[in-house]
Amino acid sequence: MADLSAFPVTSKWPARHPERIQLYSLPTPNGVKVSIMLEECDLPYEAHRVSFDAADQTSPEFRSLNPNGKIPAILDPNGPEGPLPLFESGAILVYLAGKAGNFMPQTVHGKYEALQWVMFQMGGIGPMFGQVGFFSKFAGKDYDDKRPRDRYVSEAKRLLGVLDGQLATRSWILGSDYSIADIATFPWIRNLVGFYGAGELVGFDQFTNVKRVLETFLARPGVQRGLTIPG
Ligand SMILES: N[C@@H](CCC(=O)N[C@@H](CS)C(=O)NCC(=O)O)C(=O)O
Repeated sequence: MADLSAFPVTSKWPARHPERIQLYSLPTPNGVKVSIMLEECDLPYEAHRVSFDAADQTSPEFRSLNPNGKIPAILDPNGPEGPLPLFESGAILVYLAGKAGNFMPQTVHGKYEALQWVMFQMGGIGPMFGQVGFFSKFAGKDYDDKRPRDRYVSEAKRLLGVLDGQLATRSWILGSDYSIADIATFPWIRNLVGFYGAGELVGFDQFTNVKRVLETFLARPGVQRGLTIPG
C-alpha cells in the first residue's frame, strides 16, 4: 500500500485509495482536461473536490502541492521515481500521456507537434478566452471602457481562426488521431460558447471546422464522464 502521509495535501483530502492517482480539481475548463484524460486512458484515480467557495485552493495543504494555488493538480503514488506531485494542466496531460502510452504520437516529430498545440492552448487560448469571460460575463462587463474587452475578443477570434484553419483538412488537431492537444483545447472552446456565453461576441458560427470537431469531442463517452468530475 502506497504511503502518501509525507504529502500534507492528503491530510485535508484523505486518500481512500492511496495506490491510485490522486486528483485535486473542479470541473472548470482547466480541471476537466485532466479528468477527461484520466477517463479516456482508463487510469485508476481518486478525485477530490477543491471548493473555490471555501477557498480550498489557497489552503496551506493545497499550496503544498501547488504553490500557485490553482487547480488541477495530481499526486501519483506510482511515479517513475516514487510519488510524483504535479500541477499545471499541460504538464499533467504530457505526463499522463507518457504513463498511459496514449493520445501522444510515437514519432519525435509527432510528439513536438502535439506539444506545440498544447502550448498554443496553454499560452493563447486559455488565458485569452479567460479574459473574454472576465470582460463579458464577470466583473469586467460593467467597465465603461470597452477597449480591454474588444482587445481580448479580437485575439480570441484570431486564435479561433488559426485553429479553424488547422482543422479544415483534419479530423483532430494533429490529423486523424485524437490527442492531448484536443483534450487541452476543446474544454476551453466549450466554455467560451457555453458557460461564458460569448459565442455571438466572437462570431463562433463562422468557425465551422472548430464547431464540427467540438461536437465530435463532446460526443465521446470519456469526455462526457470527465466533464462532471469531481461531482
Ligand atoms: N495554467 C494553469 C491555470 C489553472 C487555473 O487557472 N485554474 C483555475 C480554474 S480553471 C483556478 O484554479 N482558479 C482559482 C483561483 O484562481 O483562485 C493550468 O492550466 O493548470
